Amino acid sequence: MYQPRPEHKFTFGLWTVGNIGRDPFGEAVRERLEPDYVVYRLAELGAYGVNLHDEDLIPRGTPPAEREAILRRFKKALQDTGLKVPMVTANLFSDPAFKDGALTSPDPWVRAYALKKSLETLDLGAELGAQIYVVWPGREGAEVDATGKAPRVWAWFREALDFMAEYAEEQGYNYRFALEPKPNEPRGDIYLPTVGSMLALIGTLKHPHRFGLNPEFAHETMAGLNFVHAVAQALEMGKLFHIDLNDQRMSRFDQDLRFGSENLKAAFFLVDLLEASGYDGPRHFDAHALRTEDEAGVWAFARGCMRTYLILKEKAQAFRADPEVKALLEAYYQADPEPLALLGAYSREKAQRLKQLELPEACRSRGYALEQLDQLAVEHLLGVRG
Ligand code: GCO
Ligand code: MN
Ligand code: MN
Repeated sequence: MYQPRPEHKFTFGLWTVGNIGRDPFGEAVRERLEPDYVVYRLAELGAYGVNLHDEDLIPRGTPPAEREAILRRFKKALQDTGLKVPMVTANLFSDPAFKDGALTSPDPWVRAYALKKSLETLDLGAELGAQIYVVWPGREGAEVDATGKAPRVWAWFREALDFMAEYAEEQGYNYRFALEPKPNEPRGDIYLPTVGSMLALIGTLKHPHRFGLNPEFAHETMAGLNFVHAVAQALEMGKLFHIDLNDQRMSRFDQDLRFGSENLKAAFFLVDLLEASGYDGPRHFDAHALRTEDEAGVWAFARGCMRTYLILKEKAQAFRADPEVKALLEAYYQADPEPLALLGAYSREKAQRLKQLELPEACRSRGYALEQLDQLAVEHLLGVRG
């Protein structure tokens, strides 16, 4: 029961299960895990794939011969296990050069270096079979607005994205670019803070069809926003290219908690939405084990993320199939043909008829039965129904 299998498309990053537990106040508490070792362990647990930053696999400054040896070992592990690398991304945040931004640094040397690093990561990903390229503008932000940088960064960021897309096209790579918003951390404020701001930016790119979103549960939650609504909007616009699942208490530092460990109800409605949507991309867990844990805790964390997802999937299916829920929803969505005939695309005739419309008094006194509906959801979650 609830055994993850590759067809569930669960993925983890090398940086997630490989997180060594460093925080701003304390040193590492766990040993670095070798990338090929992570592949074997994730495959045993039933994951579909492993994602990476360029530097998770090949640390900065690795000599070419060593680079080849790392790649050989990693590819062998992938081959032995059948694990995929669906997504890659460039680390544009660790290098001290990126302290005031990477693709939006005021220093054109730094911008050029960030772009070079991105192109090399596109090459690396193509070599590993990745088809999703994530851009997370973690350092593209500010603490100081006196620079007047805010209106300039859009053009720099847009040009860099256009450049990457055209490079990928020219190389014959088959990438979809997934942009990942976050409100803050590591910068005081990040320029592209929410799903809405990223969606708006995509419309201004040269090749918008190549770009979509990689929304993250914790990131919208940190901003006090509703993640389920954000994902629903991205889905409706055909822009959900990837998703970062984890958990987070609102108004706290970036916690990256095990999926479903805090906001169980939001996780439930997220799984309900994703599973009904036809989204067939990876379910990526961008989270890590608590700093209190040793390696056994890391694998317990990874198993827990997947297991909770599968349990919630079953609960969501039972909720949707519950006859009481179905009856409440049928009453909720009124299908009276008279007003429906007045809605939809504009026509002069409809406009004239709309002006004659008298709202039935029942629309003011009607109850929507949401208390009953929500209680049913809670009871399904608590395991006393279905
Ligand atoms: C964070 C981000 C990152 C990105 C990762 C991939 O809050 O640190 O979520 O984990 O997802 O860098 O781009
Ligand atoms: Mn995050
Ligand atoms: Mn993320």
